[in-house]
Amino acid sequence: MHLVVGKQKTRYVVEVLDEKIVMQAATDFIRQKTAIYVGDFVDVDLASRQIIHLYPRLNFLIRPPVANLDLVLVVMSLVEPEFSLLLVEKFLAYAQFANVRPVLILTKKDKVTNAETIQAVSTLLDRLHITYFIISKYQQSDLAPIKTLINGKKTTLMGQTGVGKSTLINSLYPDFTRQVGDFSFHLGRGKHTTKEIIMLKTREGYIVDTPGFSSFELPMIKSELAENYPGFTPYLGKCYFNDCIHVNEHGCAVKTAVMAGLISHDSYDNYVKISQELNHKREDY
Ligand SMILES: Nc1nc2c(ncn2[C@@H]2O[C@H](COP(=O)(O)OP(=O)(O)O)[C@@H](O)[C@H]2O)c(=O)[nH]1
Ligand SMILES: [Mg+2]
Ligand SMILES: [Zn+2]
Repeated sequence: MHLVVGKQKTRYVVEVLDEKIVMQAATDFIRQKTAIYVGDFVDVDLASRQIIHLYPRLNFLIRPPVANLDLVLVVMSLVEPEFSLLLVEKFLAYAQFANVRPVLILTKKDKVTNAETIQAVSTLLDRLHITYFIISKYQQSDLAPIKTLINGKKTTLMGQTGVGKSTLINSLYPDFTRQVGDFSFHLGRGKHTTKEIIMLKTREGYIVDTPGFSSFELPMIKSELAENYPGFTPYLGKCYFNDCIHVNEHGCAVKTAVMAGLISHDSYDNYVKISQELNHKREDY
């Protein structure tokens, strides 16, 4: 059993003992349109350099496409690009839905001139009941708790382009720059471009740098959003209707929590907006 640590178009990089070997998927996979992700465990045929078996997954994310994760670091900048609670909540809902624990990292603290901005953001995030860190690439001490958190875990980063995902990985593991080079050499290319997904080995775990994206359509239906929205967990199962999606139903515990200020209006408005974009049933999409 070997780990897939890289993917670029139809080529995979598989870790075999301490070597990284570029391989193709066996024709069966291509015929059956079975996707192989970074993070997958596979069996290989070394002679033909083919992946011949895929093991069942613990979990996986479609965006970014990575399997068997212990943790996803949702990365969002406070400025440039502008902080978006809606995007944060989308990512968090998706991670929870996919059974991967999310932790939020807010970057570019040094670029925020107004201390009240950080206070306002913190007030919103506190009501989501998640772990979050506010960091700057210039402050090494901000990184220590993140390093402790991800130690021994398989972690991926998720977030828009330009929020500081690669910068974070480079600050956490300065000696990775060379590894990125090695990887690209194996693929016969000059340098790491944003199209590749690369899983880097840390002391006891792995971390995946992924290309960012500008928009993100949730692969979920309304009821799944209702069950996985950040900050809603304490109120689930307490609505009058057990299939409540917390929009127009009466006796809704989520709406009561909004009235009581336990869920922010911003957060709830985002929820309604995202819910409107989703279908009721799986077959619809
Ligand atoms: N001022 C400041 N700039 C940052 C910080 N983190 C990242 N950046 C900058 O933001 C830009 C995008 O970073 P990058 O890591 O490439 O983002 P990615 O697309 O998410 O991988 C680069 O110019 C970084 O130097 C930070 O904490 N503070
Ligand atoms: Mg990057
Ligand atoms: Zn409800």
